[in-house]
Amino acid sequence: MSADMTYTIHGALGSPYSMKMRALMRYRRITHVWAHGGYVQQLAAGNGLPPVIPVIEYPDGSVRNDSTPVLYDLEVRHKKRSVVPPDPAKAFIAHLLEDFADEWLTKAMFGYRWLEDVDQVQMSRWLSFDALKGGGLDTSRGMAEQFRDRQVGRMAIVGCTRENFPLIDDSTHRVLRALEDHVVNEQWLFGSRPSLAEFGIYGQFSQLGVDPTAQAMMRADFPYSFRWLLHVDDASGIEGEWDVPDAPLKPVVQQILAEVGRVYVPFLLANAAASEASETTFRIEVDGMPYEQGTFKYQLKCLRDLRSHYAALNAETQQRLYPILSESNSLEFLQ
Ligand SMILES: N[C@@H](CCC(=O)N[C@@H](CS)C(=O)NCC(=O)O)C(=O)O
Repeated sequence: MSADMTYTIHGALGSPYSMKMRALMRYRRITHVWAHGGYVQQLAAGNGLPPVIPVIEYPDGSVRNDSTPVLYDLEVRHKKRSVVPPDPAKAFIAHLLEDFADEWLTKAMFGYRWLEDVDQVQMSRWLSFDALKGGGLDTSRGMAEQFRDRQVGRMAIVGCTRENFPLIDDSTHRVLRALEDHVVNEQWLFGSRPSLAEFGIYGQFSQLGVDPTAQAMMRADFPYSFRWLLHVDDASGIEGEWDVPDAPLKPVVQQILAEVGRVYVPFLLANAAASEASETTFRIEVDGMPYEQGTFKYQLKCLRDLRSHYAALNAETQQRLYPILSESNSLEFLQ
C-alpha cells in the first residue's frame, strides 16, 4: 500500500490514539494516508502485535502499534517539526503529561462513551458505521449491538465503573478548566508550537468533542477547549517557537501536573504495589472518592518508562525539575 515515503495510519475516527497520531503526523508534515476500517485489529494480530489501534504502517511495509513509542521513533526518523521540547526538563514534563493523557484521561473518554444509554447507542452505531461503510442498516445495527455489549462488559477491567466515575469526571473537569483558561490566551503549552503533550490530550478529548453527553458538556462548559480540538486536529500550518529553557512553566502545565500528582501518581503506585503482591485488583481514594480496578500490566510499563526517562536526565536537569515535581506530588514516585 505504501509507496515512497508514505506512512499509513490504520485507525478509526472513534479511536483516541488514532486521532492523536493523525494530528501528530499532520503537524509534523510526515507524508501519510489515513486508512479507516474494521480490519485493523486483525492486521495487528496478524503481524504479531497487540490487538490495539492505530497500527502504523511504515514506508518499508513494516507495521507497529502503541502510539508513544511510535511517536518517539518518528522523532528519530524525521528531524523537522519535532514535538519534544529541546529543554530536557520541559521534555520530561511533556512526556509525563502525554502519559497521563493516554492512561488516565482515557478513562473519561471510555466512561463518557459507555456509561449512559444515550452514548452507548449513538457511539456503538457510529463506530459500526465507520467500520462497515455501508452494508445496510440491519447489519450495521447488529454489529453495533455486539460491540456495545463487548465494550460495556469491559468497563470494570479499565476502571470505568459508576463507582469510579465521580473521581474520573472531577479530575477531567479540572484539566478542562485549566485548558479553557489557557487556550483563550495561548494555543500551546510549551511555546508557540505543540508538544507531544497536546497530542496526547487532544487524542482523548477529541472523543469528548463527539460523543453526545461529553460533547454537550464541552460545548456548555468549555466552549473554547471544544473549538481548540479542531485546531490541534490539523496544525500543519503552525510555525512556532519553543519557549526559552528558563521560561517559567505556564499555569496550565502546573495545573495539569497538579492533577498528575493528585490522581495519576497514586494510581500508578497502587497498581504497581498490587502487582508486586500478586493481587488482582487495587483501590485508591482521592478527595474521599474511591477508585478501584484490576491490576494492569501495561501501566507497570508506563511507570517503568517514566522512571527510566527521569533517571536518564542529568543532575542539573533533575535539580531544575525538583521543585516543580515536588510541588505537584510527583517527585518521589520517580525515584
Ligand atoms: N497504548 C496504545 C493504546 C491503544 C488502544 O488502546 N487502542 C484502543 C482503541 S482507541 C483499542 O484498540 N482497544 C482494543 C479494543 O478495542 O479491542 C497506544 O497508545 O496506541
